[in-house]
Amino acid sequence: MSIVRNANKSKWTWVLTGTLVSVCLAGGASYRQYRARVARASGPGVSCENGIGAAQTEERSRLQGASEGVPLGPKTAWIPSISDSKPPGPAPEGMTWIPGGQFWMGTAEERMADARPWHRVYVDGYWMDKTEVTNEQFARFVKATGYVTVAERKPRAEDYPNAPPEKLVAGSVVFSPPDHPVELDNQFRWWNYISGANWRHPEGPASNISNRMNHPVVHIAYEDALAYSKWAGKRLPTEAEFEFASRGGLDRKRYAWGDEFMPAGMHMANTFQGHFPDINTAEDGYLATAPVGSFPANAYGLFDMAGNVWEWTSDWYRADYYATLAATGEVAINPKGPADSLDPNEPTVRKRVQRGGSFLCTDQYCERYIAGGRGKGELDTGTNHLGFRCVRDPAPKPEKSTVARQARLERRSTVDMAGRHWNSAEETLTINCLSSSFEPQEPLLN
Ligand SMILES: [Ca+2]
Ligand SMILES: [Ca+2]
Repeated sequence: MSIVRNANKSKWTWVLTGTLVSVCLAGGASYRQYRARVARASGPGVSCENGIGAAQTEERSRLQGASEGVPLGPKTAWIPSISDSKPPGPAPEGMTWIPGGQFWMGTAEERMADARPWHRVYVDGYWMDKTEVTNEQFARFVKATGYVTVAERKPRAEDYPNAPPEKLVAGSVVFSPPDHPVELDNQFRWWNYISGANWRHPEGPASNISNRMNHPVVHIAYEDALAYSKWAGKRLPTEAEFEFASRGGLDRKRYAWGDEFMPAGMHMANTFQGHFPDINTAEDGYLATAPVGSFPANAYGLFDMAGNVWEWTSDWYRADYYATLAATGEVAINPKGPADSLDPNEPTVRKRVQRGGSFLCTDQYCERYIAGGRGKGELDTGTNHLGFRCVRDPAPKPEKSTVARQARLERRSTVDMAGRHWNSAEETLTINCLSSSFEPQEPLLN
């Protein structure tokens, strides 16, 4: 009996092993095909373009192959660090303190040439909105000011001299997925300019936001975001501030939360699942925007820094900006972007940087929800996956500390009874205060 039993056991072991090997081989082949398709679809010239006039004028770059993971940047003794700056007071409503510090900015993704190379950046501390600006918040601004967004205004013929008059209607760009698979080489296969689409009507005149007041406001052009931020006593983040905050204190991780896209099988951001752009399975729970804060916050308490909607930053977009910074060999201190814009795909169109990706980003297309990914967009163009959030500088340090220092210096000069020393001390202190963004030093008092 035992021989028969062992023989049966052996047979089933072989059957089981054979089945497993077959499944693995089939899975491996399928995965290779999938990665090849991703590589074909993910060229830098076809991704994350939010401009109305973003005709694809450049041949898609050839790819060496999809990158597997993000290797660390250059080996160096330079250590990223978070400043120990404490919140300079109670947090403004809805904001959290980002302490600032020095960090590696960028990515090693071969497909994202404009986000390379890794380079060293320092930013001062600042307050940042925990969430994207919501419809409710934007409605409050509009009610208080009567502001009319760009998408709600009739375009002027002089601004669009080549447009036929019948096309000069107020509206915005809306994701309009085809009902069948399409090549991913032309975004106009899934974007349409819809008359009457704006922040109040995200998908067009028949839609509204009555059940979406806690969703991010969308169809926001750059000047709309600026107008809101000024009204709120805030400003838009620089690109460096956005990335520092997004990384949540982590060093060169692929995502805002670490290196794994779905740790423990959990969706960490509102992105796109299924087959882009025709089948959205919404496995993360959301076909389009999600209420802000629906996914876990990063280590700084910030929500949706990846995914949900793209967010404006104040930097001009240049594809070569990171290379320019890296070539200096210096740490970029509070960089505010290049002096002007240059997108090689559309050299005549000025664009600002957008960050974070959206509910339409997927590893089949775009994938700019990774922590270093960059987007770009024309200033007058909102879409139904583009919003923003604000930052605020800390209030200037109280004058009393400067007064106290000056008083100490004066006391010292009195003790020394030397007018020459008194003048020298005062002058040194003044220079230190003006020339450094750090806490002024007091060399003469030590
Ligand atoms: Ca989703
Ligand atoms: Ca976002």
